[in-house]
Amino acid sequence: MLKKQHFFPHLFCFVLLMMSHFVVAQAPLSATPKSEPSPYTITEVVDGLSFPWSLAFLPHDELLVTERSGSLRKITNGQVSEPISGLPEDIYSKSQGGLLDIALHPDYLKNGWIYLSYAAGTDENNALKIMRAKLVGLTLTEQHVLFSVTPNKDTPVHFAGRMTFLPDTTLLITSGDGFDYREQAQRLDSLLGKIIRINDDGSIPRDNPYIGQNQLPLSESTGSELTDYIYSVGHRNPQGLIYDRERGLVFSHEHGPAGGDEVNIIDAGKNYGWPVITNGLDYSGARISPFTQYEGMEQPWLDWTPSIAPSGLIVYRGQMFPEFEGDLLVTSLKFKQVYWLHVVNNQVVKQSILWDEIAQRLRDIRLHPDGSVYILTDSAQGKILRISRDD
Ligand SMILES: [Ca+2]
Repeated sequence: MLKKQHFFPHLFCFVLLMMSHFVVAQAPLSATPKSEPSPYTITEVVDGLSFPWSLAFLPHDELLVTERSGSLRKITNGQVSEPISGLPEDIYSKSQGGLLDIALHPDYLKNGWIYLSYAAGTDENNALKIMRAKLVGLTLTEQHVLFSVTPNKDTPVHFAGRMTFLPDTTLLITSGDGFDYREQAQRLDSLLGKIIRINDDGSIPRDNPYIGQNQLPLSESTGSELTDYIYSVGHRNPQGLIYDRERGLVFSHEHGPAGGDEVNIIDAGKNYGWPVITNGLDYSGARISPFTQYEGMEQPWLDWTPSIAPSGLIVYRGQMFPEFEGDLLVTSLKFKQVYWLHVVNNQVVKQSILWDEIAQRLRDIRLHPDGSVYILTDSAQGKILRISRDD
């Protein structure tokens, strides 16, 4: 168990504190003081997970956790199960690929549907796929692959793969640009670099924004027009996606290249600009585009330059930490921190760092129904941490 440090009585800690200020000064938050949340405790729920990517809260305080290396496990009273059987055999676990996100159907208690996103295929031929199944004991049943990104690609990166349900039980899915295919983020005949919307059975919602605008080949899997799946265009590698029921808004964040990480409010039919507009540079330092704005393309709601490598995202709605209510919490891989985005009138007015004593690459953040916050560390010995308020 990690306990919050209230004092730094030793010179060693003082030096560490100065070093941490130095690191923070490299991030775009130097002008904002660190805000203190309520007194809290960080509890290790489990460790020893292989690159955990996401989790879902089951009834009776059980958890399901995905491991990017290709396993799904159930956690009961701190005990980690054997891998759940019945996952697809074509999961592609390499680099950023593998078993990714998990989401429960909004009516899970009635229908039992579990949704999983994963990279599938081979080095030469891979794609993000979405499946659903039901869990009986430690076995998945009634598995169906609902959706596959078209076209396939030959890079092991930029799959995206986050999912969130809307109130109408349609499912939004982020699809990355595949890194080598960034121009396709602007094309309506490719599902790379998009946010996708499907019905809970994989069919196409008839009110998707690009229906009827096809210029396009037919999807091999369904015979439907690819454009019909598209909800928004111009994305790079969106690793955060959440629907905020109170505001009725979808928030998403995505990795820029060197700089240009963004948070966007996602609306149907909008173009978020990648790679035509960006505040980032290519990793080589070269300019990706001469433009940071362009007619018909959305400006980021929030830009992080330099990059923070955002991973998970929640909008806090809970009883335990009232100071977070309605604010966004974002985990960072690069800075090993949680960013607290203070939102007033739908604008970020301040950013603070939370719980930086965790000091590990963070993969995901999830809000428990009791208002506590769960965080996954990104490691071959990955942990699930629970942050709860001290009373
Ligand atoms: Ca953008």
